[in-house]
Amino acid sequence: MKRLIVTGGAGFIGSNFIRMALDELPGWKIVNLDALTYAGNLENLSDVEDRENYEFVKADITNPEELDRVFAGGADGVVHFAAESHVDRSVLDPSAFVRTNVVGTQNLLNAARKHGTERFLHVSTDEVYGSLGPEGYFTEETPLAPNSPYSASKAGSDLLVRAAWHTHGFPAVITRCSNNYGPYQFPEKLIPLMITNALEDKPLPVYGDGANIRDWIHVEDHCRALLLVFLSGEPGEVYNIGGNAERTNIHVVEEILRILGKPRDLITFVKDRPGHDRRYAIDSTKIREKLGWKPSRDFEEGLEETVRWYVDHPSWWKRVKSGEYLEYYEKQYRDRLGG
Ligand code: NAD
Ligand code: TDX
Repeated sequence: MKRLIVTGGAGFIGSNFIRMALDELPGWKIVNLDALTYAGNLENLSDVEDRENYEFVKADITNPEELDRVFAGGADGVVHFAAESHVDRSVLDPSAFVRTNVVGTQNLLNAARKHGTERFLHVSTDEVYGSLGPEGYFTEETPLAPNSPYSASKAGSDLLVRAAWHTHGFPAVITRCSNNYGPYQFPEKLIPLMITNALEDKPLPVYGDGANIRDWIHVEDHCRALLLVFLSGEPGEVYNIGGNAERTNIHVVEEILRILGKPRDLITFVKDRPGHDRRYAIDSTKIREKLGWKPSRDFEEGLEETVRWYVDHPSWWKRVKSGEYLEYYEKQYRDRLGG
């Protein structure tokens, strides 16, 4: 069996990707390499953790020795999600973002090259392109102009992966995706924060005038695109992935309140995020034409389904919000070791 190392597999997109890959990649063993930071939650994978083709390894990409140990067991493929991912946290503590996103990615490239990885997919973001005015779209040729410490550190990692291809012919591909939503998203991000606050009748903090625009994609559409790029993408190429669903933040928040039947006066306009990017919009013509991918979810339907998921899984998000989820790993592994 080939080994696929998925970094950051205990996070939001990584866990959705692993659930899909366990079914869609026969012949591959999926190794979830994750440091379990605050954003890593093994409960996201509790339904598949006993599958024979799945293994979890606690390791930190900022630690080259830990990576060497995991890669020595075999690393035919790598899909790299592990990152500090929240823009507001990067405003408060940029250094953690440089350590994981920049240094950690280089450590991973070193380990993958040393151990003969044949396929490396780097999961980047549309935020590396910066911010758009009312017109235009990001294409793969748009110059990188990141504005936050988060996006600057993601641009750094994205360019290091590009350099590994150009310098060493290392078989890497890069994807740059727009804003994801769906099940298991950490409730610090807009959609799950607003859903769970509304369910608790707490205020919904909308930054600035609420007119910033994001291009939303359902996480399963993103993961399907990643599987396709992993299997069929051209080494050295970049593929934009977008949901073709530009919405203002205030529209998204009002939709959530409508679906939940909650009052509009829960909305509270708060001080804007420093350096807040105004608009993102992805042109995904390349992946559509070259690899035959397109998103399958309509945003309003996907949002309604996602709201229902949070309504139906209160113990998941209540344990995240209370911090209880942090005990899951220790308990599971203590139980497995028999005491
Ligand atoms: P997340 O914050 O939910 O998950 C990140 C995961 O990485 C967590 O499980 C965490 O424990 C792990 N991790 C963090 N630091 C680590 C380290 N040093 N070593 C090992 N593991 C570590 O993030 P997400 O929203 O699932 O995003 C995953 C990836 O996709 C990120 O690279 C992000 O930049 C990118 N991305 C996200 C979006 C989005 O809308 N969420 C859009 C485009 C791209
Ligand atoms: O409380 C809030 N109020 C609010 O108005 C939060 C958390 C966010 N917002 C706004 C800021 C953004 O305009 O909502 C929009 C979305 O915010 P986030 O969910 O924090 O996402 P964003 O900053 O757009 O970045 C996300 O998309 C690209 C992910 O977090 C990144 O990891 C990804 O690369």
